[in-house]
Amino acid sequence: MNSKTVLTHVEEGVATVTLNRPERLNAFTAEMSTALISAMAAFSADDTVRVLVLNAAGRGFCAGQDLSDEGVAPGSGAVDLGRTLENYYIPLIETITSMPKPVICAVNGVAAGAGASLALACDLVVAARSAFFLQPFANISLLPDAGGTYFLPRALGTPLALGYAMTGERLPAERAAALGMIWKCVADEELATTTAQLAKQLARSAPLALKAIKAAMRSSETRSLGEALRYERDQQRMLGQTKDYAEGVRAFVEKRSARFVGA
Ligand code: LHQ
Repeated sequence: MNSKTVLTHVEEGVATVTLNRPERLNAFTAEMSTALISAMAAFSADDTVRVLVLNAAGRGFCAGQDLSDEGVAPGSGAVDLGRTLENYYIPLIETITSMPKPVICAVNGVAAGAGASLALACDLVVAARSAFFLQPFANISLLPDAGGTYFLPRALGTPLALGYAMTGERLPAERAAALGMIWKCVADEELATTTAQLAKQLARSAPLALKAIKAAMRSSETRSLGEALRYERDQQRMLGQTKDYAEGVRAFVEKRSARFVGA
């Protein structure tokens, strides 16, 4: 599964996927996108993996699409950005959001363009204090993609989403956390340990509950209150019949940590 541009590592139920084109601030090429989708899809299907961590090598997280890549760079032949989105970004974002397990994103530096969208597609985003989010699309006469027009207004509200997308102003990690766009902003030197602790915590948590929480939250906007109440009823009925529910309650009564098996 390893490629030069996407490194993977699995330990104690946590799969770490690392973007590895540091000299280009991990900008996406077709090769890197393909490798990333394939790593994500493989870990999504692997029941021994309970949590995914997406991080990046070097000083940046991801500078978005590599603007010099074939098929994207103007003048490099037929440019069809729609095809690039169709082939790479749509599958990537949908793989992350539909994955039946949590995806934690560790943002170590700039997350620009599709790189920002990639982070926002993840379930829990932890960013280093020196990191920032950037919507540089309008600078090159494009609109936010890879889910940018979906995630930004939901995370920030329409007024701020419009502002950041139209001006390309930097959104520092600390402000992103204060606005509720990301889970946490931590000191640069704490990014790796905070992410690892969070991943460990979720890897020990109840997998079926995390799967149900993710699916329910991610699809909640398509439901009315009445539909949500009934969706919760059906999910809770299913969860209440699992071994992990019995184990969780037993562990609570016995004042010990639960050992969840995902059944
Ligand atoms: C890059 C890039 C980059 C190539 C830095 N490409 N080399 C999807 C699909 C289809 C179509 C189009 O759109 C999309 C979605 C998108 O993501 S479009 C948006 C693409 N991204 C951008 O427009 C961001 C461009 N980069 C920047 O504005 C800056 O590089 C940022 C603010 C990210 C970082 O600035 P600095 O910290 O000053 O670093 P730098 O600019 O010196 O970059 C370091 C190197 O990385 C540099 O190469 P060099 O050979 O001079 O050292 C850059 O050219 C290269 N690089 N981003 N997207």
